Amino acid sequence: MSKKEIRIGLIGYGFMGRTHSNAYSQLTHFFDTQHVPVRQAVCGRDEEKVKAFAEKWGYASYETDWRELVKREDIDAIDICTPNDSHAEIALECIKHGKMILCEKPLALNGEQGEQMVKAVEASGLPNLVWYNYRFLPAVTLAKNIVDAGELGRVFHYRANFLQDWTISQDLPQGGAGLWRLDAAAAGSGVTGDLLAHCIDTARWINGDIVQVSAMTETFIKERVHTATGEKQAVTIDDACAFLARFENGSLAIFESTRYARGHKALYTFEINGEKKSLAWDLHDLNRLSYFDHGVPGDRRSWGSIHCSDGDHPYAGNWWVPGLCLGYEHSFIHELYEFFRSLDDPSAKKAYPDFRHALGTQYVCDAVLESAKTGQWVDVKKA
Ligand code: SOE
Repeated sequence: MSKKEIRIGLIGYGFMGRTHSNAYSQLTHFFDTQHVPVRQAVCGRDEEKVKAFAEKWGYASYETDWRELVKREDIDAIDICTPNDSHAEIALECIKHGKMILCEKPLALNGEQGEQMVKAVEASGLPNLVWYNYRFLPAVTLAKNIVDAGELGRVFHYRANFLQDWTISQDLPQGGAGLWRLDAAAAGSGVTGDLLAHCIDTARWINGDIVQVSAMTETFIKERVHTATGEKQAVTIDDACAFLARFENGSLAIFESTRYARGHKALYTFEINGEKKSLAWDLHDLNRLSYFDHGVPGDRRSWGSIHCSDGDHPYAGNWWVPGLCLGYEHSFIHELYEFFRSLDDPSAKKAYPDFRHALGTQYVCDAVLESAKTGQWVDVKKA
């Protein structure tokens, strides 16, 4: 049977543009789907740079105006890799032009924007995805499968951290390439939308909805030069955030994220404690899932670690031979595989986060920020 090509138009070519482009170029080497991506065009405002990116990553053409790209008839799907403040505008335009959408996380600046996106995309029936990539690492998917099989019994606790240290210097400006993450106007929030959103996505996927939160945030450096003006401006993002949460299933959670944990570059960890078993995972050792089974005889009980690289681990059989490692980049390839698999069989249960799921995560972020402001517990809206 001949393959159905899905012609991709990528908007934005920074760090995420590279991770997604790598996924488009690798997918068909390792996974077999009837729909396949074609790198049709990339879009960026700087012509020289976008042309060079197109050549390097094998895009057939380029554009310097995203509105032109979205109109093109030779494009089937748009991948939005721009700063958060443009996700909603671009997505709504894509929907008008009948394009499928793969949108970088978080979905939007806030729940209100996210609602508009969900409403429009669901009315259009267009396939849509949000790039919450960490779920698709074999060890994280295995954790989900173990919990879904009921092996943990009743779940009591979930805890997650996402720790970095790259914004400690007072001299770091806000705004502009890479540093838009420090500018609330472009990013919506600081670590809550950027890092905790990943933790929340994984937690909701594995352990169900979060219903209530109580949070605190801090902005350690109050003023930074803005790249656009050269002037010092107030910093309004959250540099650090910690929150308590209750899940719908009655379990309790604690989440922490900061860009001020000296020595930590991207320490994403989670642990889940059930009546019968506990699981733990650490991005710095991403192929392993730590595992404690209370069901074995008392004198054999201990924390063990499963190296999720064997043929029967999620996604691992499509790669090398047992025992060899996968990395960060594979998470994007696996997410893309789930998207293409669902184009092959739209009736199958979706195994990737779509706009509606990402809206649920956005609602948790909104509730966290509101709670930090008011000092009160806040109920989370249901998506
Ligand atoms: C921030 O440093 C960042 O690049 C996030 O924007 C990504 O979503 C996260 O995966 C790694 O850290």
